[in-house]
Amino acid sequence: KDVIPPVEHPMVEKEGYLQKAKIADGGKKLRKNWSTSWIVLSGQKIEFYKDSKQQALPNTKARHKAESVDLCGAQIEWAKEKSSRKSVFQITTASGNEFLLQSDIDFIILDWFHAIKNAIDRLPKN
Ligand code: I3P
Repeated sequence: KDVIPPVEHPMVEKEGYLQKAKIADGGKKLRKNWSTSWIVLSGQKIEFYKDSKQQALPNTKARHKAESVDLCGAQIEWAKEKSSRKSVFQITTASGNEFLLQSDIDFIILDWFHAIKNAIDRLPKN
C-alpha cells in the first residue's frame, strides 16, 4: 500500500486555542471583539480558524475560511495597556493589521509569544 504523506498541513509548529481580537485592518482601527480562535503557526504565517475542525476541512475550503497572517516584517510585543485582560500581546503585520492574543493560562500565552517571536526573528525583515 502507498503511504500518503501529510501534505495538507506542512510544517505546523504550534497550534491551539487562544482568545483573539483583531483591532486594525490595513492601519484602520476596528472595534475590538474578542473571540476564541484556533491558531496555527507554520513557517512564515499564522492562520486563524474558528475551531480545529475547520482546519481539518479539505484544503481549499479551509484556506478560504481562515484568516492568514504573513509574519514577514511583522512585530510582536506585550500590550498590557491595550486591554483590561491579563497576558495580552499584539502582532502587527507589515500591512498594518493588528491582532491581540490572550490566554488566562500563563505558560500557554508565554509559549505562544516565544514561538511567534522566534518565527518572526527567523524571517527576513523586508
Ligand atoms: C469592548 C469589550 C471588550 C473590551 C473593550 C470594550 O466593548 O468590552 O471586551 O476590551 O475595551 O470597549 P464593546 O463590546 O461594547 O465594544 P478588553 O476585554 O480587552 O478590556 P477597550 O475599549 O478598553 O479596548
